[in-house]
Amino acid sequence: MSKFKFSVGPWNVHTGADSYGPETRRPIDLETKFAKFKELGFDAVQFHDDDAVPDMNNMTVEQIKEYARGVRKLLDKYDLKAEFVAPRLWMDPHTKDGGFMSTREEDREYAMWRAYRSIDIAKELGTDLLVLWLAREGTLCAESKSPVWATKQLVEAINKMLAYDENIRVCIEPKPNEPIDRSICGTMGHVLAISAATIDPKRVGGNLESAHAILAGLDPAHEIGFALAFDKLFTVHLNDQNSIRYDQDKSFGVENIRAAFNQVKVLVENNYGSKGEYVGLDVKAMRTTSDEDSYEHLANSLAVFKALEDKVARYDYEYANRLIAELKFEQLEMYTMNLIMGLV
Ligand code: XUL
Ligand code: MN
Repeated sequence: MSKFKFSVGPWNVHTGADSYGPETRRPIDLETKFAKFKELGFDAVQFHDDDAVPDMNNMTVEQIKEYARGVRKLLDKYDLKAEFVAPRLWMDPHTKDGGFMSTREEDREYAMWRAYRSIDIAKELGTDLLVLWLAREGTLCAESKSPVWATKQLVEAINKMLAYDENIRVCIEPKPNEPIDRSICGTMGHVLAISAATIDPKRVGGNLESAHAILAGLDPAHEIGFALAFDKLFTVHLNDQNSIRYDQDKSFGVENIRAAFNQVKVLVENNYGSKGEYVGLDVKAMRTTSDEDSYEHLANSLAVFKALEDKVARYDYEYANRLIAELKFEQLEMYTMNLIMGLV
C-alpha cells in the first residue's frame, strides 16, 4: 500500500503522433480516460487549460467557467481531484516566438489572458495550483532577445498572476531546451531564483520532471532534493529518459532503475506528500503500442514506483549509516545495488 497519492494528465494517453509520423491509435474521450485513471489507482488529474476547456479561445470568460464547472462534475463522478492547470502556450499562432517573453506586446497580452483563464479554470476545478511549462520561452536565434529582459518579463508575468488571485500558487516546470534551442528558466536552480524575485516567493515553486533534469545533464533526485531543501517542490513529473536527446517521457524507471530508486528515496525520506502534494507521472506510450494497451505505460510506471517504495521501506539505514561513517562507499553502493536487484 503506497503512502502517496498519484496524478496524471489526459495527454499521457495519446494517439502516438510525433513530429515525424501520424497517429497510430484512436483518440479517447476525457470521461473514458477519467474512468480508467480511477481504475488504475490515480487520485487526481493534471490539466492543460484546453484539456479542460477545449475551445476556450472562442469563448467568453463566463462560458469558460461554466464549461469548467461541467468538468468538475465529471471529476466528482469518478471521485478524482484536479491537481493543477497549465496554460498550453505553445500551440497557438500568437506564441510563435513565446508567450510571456515574446518580443511582441500583443503576444505577451495573449499569454497573460491564457494564464488568467487558467487560474479561473483552476478555481472552478477546485485547485490552487498553476503549472507553467515554459515551452517556447527562450530563443531559437540566440541574438533574438536579451536574456536579461526575458528573465524580467517572466518575473513580471508571474507577479501579475499572483496579484490576479491571492490564493493561486505558481509552479514552474523547468526544461533546458525543446522545442526552443535555449530556454530562459532551465533548471530547478533557475526556478528558485525566479521565485525569490517575485512579490510572494512562498507561492512560487517548482515541478521537477525527471526527463527534463536529465536533458539538463542533472540528476533528478538531486534536483528534487534541492527544491525540497527550500520547501519549493510543489509537484513532480516522474518519468525516464535515455540521456540527452529529444524529450522521451519514458515509463518511470525503465532506463535507469537506480536513479529512479533515488528519486523515490528522497521523496520518502523528506515526507513528500504530507502537505497534499501528488506524485505526478508524465509518461508517454510508445508509438507501436496498440489501442488495447493505451494505458499500459501508466500501470507500469505506477508498479515500478510502488516496487521501489517497498525497496526504500526495506532500506537498512543503520547499516548504511555505519558504512557512511566509515566512508565505505563501495560497500554502500553494492548494498544498494543488491537491494534493487532483489539479492538482499
Ligand atoms: C513537456 C511537458 C509538459 C508539461 C505540462 O515537456 O513535460 O507536458 O508537463 O505542460
Ligand atoms: Mn512534464
